Amino acid sequence: MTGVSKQTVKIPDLGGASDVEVIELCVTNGDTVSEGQSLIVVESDKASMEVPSPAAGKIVSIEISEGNTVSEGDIILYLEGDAAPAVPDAPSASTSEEEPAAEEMSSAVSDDSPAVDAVVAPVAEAIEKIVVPDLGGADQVEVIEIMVSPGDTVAEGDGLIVMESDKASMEMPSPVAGVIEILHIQSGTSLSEGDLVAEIKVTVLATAPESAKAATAAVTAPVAAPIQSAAAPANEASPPPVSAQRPVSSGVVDAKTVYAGPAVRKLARELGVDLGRVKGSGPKSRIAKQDLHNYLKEVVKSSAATGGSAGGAAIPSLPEVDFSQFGEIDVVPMSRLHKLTAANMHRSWLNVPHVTQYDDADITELEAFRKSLKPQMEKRNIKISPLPFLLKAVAAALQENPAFNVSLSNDGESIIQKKYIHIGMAVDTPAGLMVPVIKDVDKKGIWELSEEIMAMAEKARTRKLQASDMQGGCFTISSLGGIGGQGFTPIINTPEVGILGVSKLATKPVYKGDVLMPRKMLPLSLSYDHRAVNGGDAGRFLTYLVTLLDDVRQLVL
Ligand code: CAO
Repeated sequence: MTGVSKQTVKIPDLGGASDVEVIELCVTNGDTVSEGQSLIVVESDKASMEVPSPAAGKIVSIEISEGNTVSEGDIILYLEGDAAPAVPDAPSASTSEEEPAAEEMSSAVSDDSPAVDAVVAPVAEAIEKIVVPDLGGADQVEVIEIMVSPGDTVAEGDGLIVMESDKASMEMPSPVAGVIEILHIQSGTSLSEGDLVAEIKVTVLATAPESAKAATAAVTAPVAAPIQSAAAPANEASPPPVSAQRPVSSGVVDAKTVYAGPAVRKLARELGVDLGRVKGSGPKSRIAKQDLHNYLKEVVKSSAATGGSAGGAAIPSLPEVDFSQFGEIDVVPMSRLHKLTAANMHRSWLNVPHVTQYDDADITELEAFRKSLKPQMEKRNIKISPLPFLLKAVAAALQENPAFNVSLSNDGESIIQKKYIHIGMAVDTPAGLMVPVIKDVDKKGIWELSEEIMAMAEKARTRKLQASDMQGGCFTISSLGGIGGQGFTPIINTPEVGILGVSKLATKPVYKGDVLMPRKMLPLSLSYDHRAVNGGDAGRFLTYLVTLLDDVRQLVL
């Protein structure tokens, strides 16, 4: 008569550890589990351990929760499995394994008998023939390394051999725990799916008299009834089959194929870490929690070095160079401002797809007009450079092309359209680069803007700018015209999406219709964030700007 056996699964010997925390329940009530499948993960201050199921069966009641503290002997859960009735010649360990019926469960629980010990009592040994599993379509793959020798004890998941095809190196894990009896391969042997690799002596555990009988049969006739194992059991805690093993020589790999236990996978999920990027330090590159922590430490370190940019680009670090070997050097600490600027530039450069468009504006008339203002400039003691005209022209171009007066939301879901026009201007100061913002440029005249440019530049150079003076910009102008150069690619001052680079005005021969004449040409370079602005918008923006600067009278229309 076939019956249902009930087993109490308890915390096994934890290698001396006690009061460890349950950090993960891998199963829920009602789950059917196979022998060896992870039930829970416990963690001490030194290590995390998975507790495997000592037998196959259905979970009827889980007695612990995540966060509980447990020690050896504590009840984890009750397992219900199909079992045959006791047979007279069954080993006593298995007979004692018969569990009470459901109504007797409470007395079984109060009885402090070591249920797990009884379940895991070895009753027989068997030989498993280990064959090459599915190689993902590869054939005649060469054995390049044999990782074990006859007599070695291997755990489930331990590497047996490494094979190499023309595309990848693959490690073949042992699907069972046991002792290597015979190796059927040598280095250089070519293998295909199903070829015999090794024979492993395994200890068979009895969970009920029926299985005990089977195990005894295996011991008495191991070769006659061998178990053929092609891959590790399909439970989460097992290493993936060889066809899914990551190539030994690869860099970033599919997180699903990396070798990591459920606790590590869970932690990676919680932390948002792609396990494919983490280097495992355990046997067969198994990823441990510490590897995850080390990986995060590296990410944080490199993120700090790049000003918090964690845009996902895996950028290799630059090698350290000892320049003193080439000649005399001084090591000068960077100022805070310099470091901040470096971090901002790096962040923008890495995160924003920049495109730069170039054009020259004919500002011959503008320059003539500006010179005509000289007496008034002296009278008012206000200097008017080309910059306030550029500010006015950019403000008009932003109004005409609102696609430039936006920022992107960080989640990439929306565009923030701004209805105000505040424009930053890069100021070169002895301490470094600063970008004060001129507010409401569209509402101000040339004199007012000139005064503000002078005041802001002075404040920047004397380090008197307030944080509010540098906030709220919609767009930036970086004018190097007073310094020189024919053109440059300005880096966008995020979260803005556009920046105008202004280079040195030069008198050039230009055709006006059929007539060649000298014209004062101002080189402009417009960098834009191609996520927010497309080339058409940029072309229209710069063309409109050039048209306005060609004839600044349009600015008053
Ligand atoms: N071409 C030719 N001459 C120009 C010019 C141009 N595009 N722009 C300005 N000039 C002239 C000015 O007319 C002025 O000439 P005068 O002395 O004969 O009057 C002279 O160059 C110096 O101008 P300025 O720099 O004092 O004034 P500005 O309004 O042009 O600029 C400011 C003000 C604060 C933007 C500027 O001084 C500055 O710091 N520029 C550097 C910006 C920078 O570093 N950008 C790079 C950022 S990325 O690293």
